[in-house]
Amino acid sequence: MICTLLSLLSWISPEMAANRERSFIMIKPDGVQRGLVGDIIKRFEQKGFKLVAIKFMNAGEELLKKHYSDLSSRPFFPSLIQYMQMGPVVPMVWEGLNVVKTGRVLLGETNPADSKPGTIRGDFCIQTGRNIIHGSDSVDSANKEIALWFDPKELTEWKANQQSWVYED
Ligand code: IDP
Ligand code: MG
Repeated sequence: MICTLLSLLSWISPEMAANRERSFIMIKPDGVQRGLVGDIIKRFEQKGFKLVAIKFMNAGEELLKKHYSDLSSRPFFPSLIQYMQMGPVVPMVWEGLNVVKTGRVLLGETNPADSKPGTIRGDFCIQTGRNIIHGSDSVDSANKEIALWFDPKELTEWKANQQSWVYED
């Protein structure tokens, strides 16, 4: 058993491990209601990132308060929790090299007015309080958010056939 594990570990190069970074991305209720689910997923797919998990659900108050616990003292916190319960959300896990940092670039700035055209928030929304998408801001918060929203068995292991066309190694 240990030998198998060791040989498996030596087979996974550091580059391959880096390519397996994961981010928690969630389409917010306004993104769903405005029919932007396909467009948003397309941005991540066409970049070359790999979808590992996705679901469609109404998020409860308790889960949302945990998810946004860092912001609990901010004046907009109650309206944020309310907004996130206005309709279903699409929580997802995306995988790839630097997906946390690059995912934030794909999203744009928190305030859509500061987001460049070509980014999701720059192209599809206007106000901070209706900015259609969430993306983890660090690898550490990504891991926490993935564990909060997904059961480990909901994360699907698969090899994307395009892998050697997206990465050199
Ligand atoms: P982020 O989503 O870009 O990481 P955060 O600062 O983590 O931005 O804030 C989380 C979410 O809280 C934002 O995406 C937005 O929906 C909401 N929010 C942040 N600042 C404001 C504000 O000043 N007014 C209303 N909502 C806000
Ligand atoms: Mg944030």
